[in-house]
Amino acid sequence: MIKYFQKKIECASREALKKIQDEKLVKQVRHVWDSVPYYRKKMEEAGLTPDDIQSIDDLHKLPFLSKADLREAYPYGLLGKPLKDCVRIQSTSGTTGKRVVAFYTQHDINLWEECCARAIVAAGGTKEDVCQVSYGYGLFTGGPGLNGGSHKVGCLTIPTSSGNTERQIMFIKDLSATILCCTPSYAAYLGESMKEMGMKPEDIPLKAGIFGAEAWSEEMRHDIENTLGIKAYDIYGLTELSGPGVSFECSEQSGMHVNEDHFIAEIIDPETGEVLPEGEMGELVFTSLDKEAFPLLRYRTRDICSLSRKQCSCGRTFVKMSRPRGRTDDMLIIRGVNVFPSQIETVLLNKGYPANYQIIVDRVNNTDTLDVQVEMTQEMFTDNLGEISERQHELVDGLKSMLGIKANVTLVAPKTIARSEGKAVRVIDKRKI
Ligand code: DLL
Repeated sequence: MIKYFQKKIECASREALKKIQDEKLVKQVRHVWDSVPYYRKKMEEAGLTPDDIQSIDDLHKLPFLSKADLREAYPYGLLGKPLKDCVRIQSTSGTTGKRVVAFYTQHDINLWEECCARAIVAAGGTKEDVCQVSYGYGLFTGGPGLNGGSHKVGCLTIPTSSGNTERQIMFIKDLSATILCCTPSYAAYLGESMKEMGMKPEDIPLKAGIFGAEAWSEEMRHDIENTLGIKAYDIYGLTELSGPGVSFECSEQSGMHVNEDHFIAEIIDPETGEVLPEGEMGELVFTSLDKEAFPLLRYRTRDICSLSRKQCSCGRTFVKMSRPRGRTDDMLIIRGVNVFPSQIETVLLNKGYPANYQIIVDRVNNTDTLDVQVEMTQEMFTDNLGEISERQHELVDGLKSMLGIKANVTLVAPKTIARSEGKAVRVIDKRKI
């Protein structure tokens, strides 16, 4: 039987949802106008007052917010509540420029944790479950978000945070963890380590995983499901909007339901800003409907995906977003051709390689070069150079037909490429250094 954390809202009719969104948007625009001078100025420049926004049909009139705005307004410029009413900050894991710092009131934390609880229940979680949270705790939102959601569901929560892989496996086994929350790359690493320790999927009680925070492919999902003996669910979110739980996957495992009572999703053409029709790929834009401390309107995420309102077999009526194919700023332009790391991953995993690879882009004599280092599995590993060279050629051909350009492939020994406990670093672009 399908379970929901908040069935009434998760399965509300589209008309009821629209009414909720209309009312919340009007209130939120007024709140932002009154308390965030930075955005009020943007509205004034666009010739708008809150009276121009009467329903979500007027959403397209509002100006966008981008990461550049967040940096410019750092740290307090987009704050919607006095600091004395805020109880928490979280921050992005970004490595370039100023970090994004997001603020939360207790009300915001409650909503965020409810969103995470919806995700856990959609993955089959109940108060009978033991939920191991192996996302990092601290400024990163993964640990705190899923931890709060797990408490709300009533699961016994194991806050291991990331790292110390042997202890992670020991706890899963000894404390009978049934749900694992971490990045997909760390889940793959845990599976690999378990195998090395001579453990099989049936030796652990895990039944589901809630994996997100980075782009991953369907092939990687199958690999993780097989090595850990679980069902792997995707979860999406970003610090600017709260953290994990902006959207989550259900039993259908075909896209993530956006928590539409809290966020409105739009897809725009990243070049022109024009709103695209349902089903088209473009940049995902979110409006937070009831966040108090950091109320972002029309925030450009840079994530590339599409939306679908097709009826879902799980009964939820929230719109679904496809798994982000990557970010506009992840996209590599190599010799003029757009390349997403996820396309490379699909070729590798389809040909039986593990998700341990690194993409190195450089510029030699004014020409871009694309090198892909791929780990062999233990079974593939050989000192027969002919065999290795044949395998490399096969991958070069596979990548050529996927990307339309030539990549150099180097096969490396198992365990040569550094593993990640959080978000994996897949691309080294030496052109920017
Ligand atoms: O990664 C929040 C999160 C934590 C989501 C744990 C899911 C689980 P940030 O560090 O601010 O927040 O990074 C946000 O990560 O704009 C996407 O590019 C990427 N991302 C997040 N979830 C997914 C996903 C957290 N399921 C950025 N698939 C986002 C693909 C994802 N990319």
